[in-house]
Parts: sequence; C-alpha cells; structure tokens
Amino acid sequence: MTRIFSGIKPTGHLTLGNYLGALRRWAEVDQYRADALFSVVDLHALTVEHDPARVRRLSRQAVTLMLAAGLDPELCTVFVQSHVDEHVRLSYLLECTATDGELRRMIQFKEKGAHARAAGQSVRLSLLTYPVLMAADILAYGTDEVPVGEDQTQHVELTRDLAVRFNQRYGHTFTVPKATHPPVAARVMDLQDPTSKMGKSHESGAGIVYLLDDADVVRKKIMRAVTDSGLQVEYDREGKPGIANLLEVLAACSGGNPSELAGAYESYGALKKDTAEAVVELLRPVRERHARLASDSGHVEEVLRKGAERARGMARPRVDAAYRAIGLLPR
Ligand code: AQP
Repeated sequence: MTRIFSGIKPTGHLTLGNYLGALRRWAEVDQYRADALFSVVDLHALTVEHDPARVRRLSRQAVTLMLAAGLDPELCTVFVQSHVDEHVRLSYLLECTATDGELRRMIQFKEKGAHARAAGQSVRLSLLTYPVLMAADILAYGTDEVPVGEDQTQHVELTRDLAVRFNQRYGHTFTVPKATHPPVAARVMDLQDPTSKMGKSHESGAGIVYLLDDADVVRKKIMRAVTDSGLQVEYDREGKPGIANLLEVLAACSGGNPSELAGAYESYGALKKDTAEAVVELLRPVRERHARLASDSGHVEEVLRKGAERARGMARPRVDAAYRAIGLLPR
C-alpha cells in the first residue's frame, strides 16, 4: 500500500492556503487511498523567533483542526513530531549526507533568513538545517508520496537527493519519495499581495483567511482583496494575479475550473461576492467541528498518544537500519 507522510508547522493560525493546499486533500482523498501519516511538525516551529506558550497552543489547535477537517485516527496516523524521537535521530545522519551548499540554496532559508535579519534578529542554525529534518520526517516512514502545496516542492526534491545519495553510499535503506500537489489552489496567494503566498506567519492578517475567522471576517477580507487594473474578469496568473487567485479559490471551493469560471463573471465585485460565500460555506463545517473537538481535550490527547506510539513503531526499524548502514555499532 502507498505510504504517505505530510505535516503542518505550528507557526501561526492555519489558513485557507493550508486547507486548500494540503489539509482538505489529506482528509478527502489521501487517508482513504493510502497508509497515511499526518504530523504537526512542532520542531520546525523553533527555527524562527518563537514564544513557547504560543507554540504549544498552536500545536494543539493544529491537531484539533486536522481532526475537524476530517482526518480520522482510525484511518490514518495523526501525531506530533516531537513525540517521536526517530525524526531527530535520523536527521543527524542526513546532516552527514547533505552539504551546506545545497541547504543555502533553499528559497525558504533565503526568504526567512532575510526576514529575520531585517527584523534585527539573528538567523538560527536550525533554519538552515530544517529541510534536513523535514527529509528525516519523510524518509523515516518509507514514504512514497508527500502531498504538499507547491511551496514545498524544493524541500521534497532535496529529500529525494538525500535518499538517493544515502542509498548509493551505504546500501538501499530509503524509499525515494515524490511530491504530489492538488489539482487547483496548490498555491493560494495573499489577498492583499497576490504575488506572495498566503502564509500563516505573516504579520498582517488582512490578506489571510484563517480557518477560524468568523464568517463576516472572511467576507470582509475577500471583498477587500486587492484586484488588478482593467474591468474584465480573466484568468491570467501573470497579468491579473489578484483575480486569478480569487478564481482559483472559487474553483477549489466549487469544483469548477478557473478559466471557465472567469467567463461567468461580468464584474470583479460579483466574483468577490461568490468567492466569499463559497469560502464561508466551505469552512463552516470545519469551524463547527473544531468548536466541538476543542472542548474535548481528553480525546485529542488520546489521539496523539496512540498516533505517536504507532508512528514510533513504523519509524524505528528503518532508522535503526540507517544507523547500522552508516557505520555505527548496533546497540
Ligand atoms: N498558500 C498556500 N497555498 C497552498 N498550500 C499551502 N501550504 C501552505 N501555504 C499554502 C501548504 O500547507 C502545508 C503545511 O504548510 P506548513 O505549515 O508546513 O508551512 P508552510 O508551507 O511554510 O506554510 P505557511 O503557512 O506559509 O507557514 P509559514 O508562514 O510559517 O512559512 C504544506 O503542504 C504547504 O505546502
């Protein structure tokens, strides 16, 4: 059976981008067709300036939202990365496989490093090495497929390179995984700056739809989305990025196709109105289930306990094999 691994970083409140680019497909498709593991990758949240209490709060909220989005712990494994030590154990071996040059080329390192410097903060070493930890997250489970938004493609490519290199040097140990992307909305853009990704850790939330925003807040953010010059509704990612983003979001919500939908609208206002309503309806059940689950912390704890136990059992044999293959004495 196909093995799937994917994760979500508790660096902010989850967004419509996280939902359309990842969560929804995990819940609607992936958990049924594969042996899937979904993790709140909390160690990755420590790579930038962070507040410990906030990371804890956001980690719990992310797990609760994953369940609210429809992940069923009977069908898939839901867990928190830091509960399974094998990720960090394997990460060190992969650091001994990677080069600093290939890590310095990572776009997220360049962008987040520049952002930290601009804010007068130093760049944590873990920001440079975090794609290696992500490779360990994936390779520890013999993962075949990594369903992610387009922003993560480069990291999955690095994971593939490290797996191939390790296998060539030390003998076949890891499955070489591939990234998969949703058919539409693989990259939801910020509503106030449609040339950059809707990212949960951006300071200004005006262009970001959070999954737990009230319906009226969602409507307001979408109605105020930055649009492009001209009046005609056209699907043109380069020339009209704001309108293209709204069409992609509407298509992802309604199951349509962005180019065809464009023909159905005569004004930007009408497109915004329908997009806002479609998003509100899409998120309504998630918000309702989240409210119910958030009041049952015992259930969430139990899901995480069982999830970590199952994940450990799956990761340990492969990580132990990697330790032996690379030249370390068996315990
Ligand atoms: N805007 C997006 N469009 C489509 N997919 C997206 N994803 C994130 N943003 C978008 C996908 O969501 C999954 C989890 O992402 P993550 O938590 O690992 O972090 P990220 O990709 O770095 O996302 P953020 O929200 O932008 O976080 P920050 O701001 O902290 O960097 C991934 O599959 C991702 O592709």
